[in-house]
Amino acid sequence: MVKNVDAMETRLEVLEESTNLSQLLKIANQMADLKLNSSDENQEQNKTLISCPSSYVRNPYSNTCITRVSESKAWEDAKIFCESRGEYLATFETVESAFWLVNLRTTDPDWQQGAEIWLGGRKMNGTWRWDGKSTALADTLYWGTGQPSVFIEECLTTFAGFDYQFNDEECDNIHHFICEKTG
Ligand SMILES: [Ca+2]
Repeated sequence: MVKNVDAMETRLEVLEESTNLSQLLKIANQMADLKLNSSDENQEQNKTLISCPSSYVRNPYSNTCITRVSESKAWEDAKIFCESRGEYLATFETVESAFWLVNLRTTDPDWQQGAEIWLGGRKMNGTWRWDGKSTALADTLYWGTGQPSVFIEECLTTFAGFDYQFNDEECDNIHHFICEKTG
């Protein structure tokens, strides 16, 4: 498995020189799967890459399934909607995972629908955290230019206006949203 990862990394370095973005992303996602497998190979749990229903996409960085819900709701109502299905508003807890989402939105026409889409991030007591988790947002790299902007904007979106990177948005505004599930 380690040799496979090395070979993939070499291939990725070659592809980075090319302009074939979709091919590059495909290889990067395959690498994420290999790393996920190799890091878990001595563990009994989490060995299997989950398969997602057809209306979902698997995030290879978290091994979870996400789906875009084309109903416009305020952030809190979107959270309730996801939880009513046994899911949760989607989280992207590493920089790699966040950029995977940005790339998905950038390259997949279906995921470009909904200019601004809620994610499961919210500012609580002055700190941005992923909802239901103790994890603070990992990094500032995936914020759109000049974001986060205003103190009254305390819920997180991916916004076409910022090249699908993250935006802080007023929680009462209504947008499509992304639900996530682990199996
Ligand atoms: Ca903002």
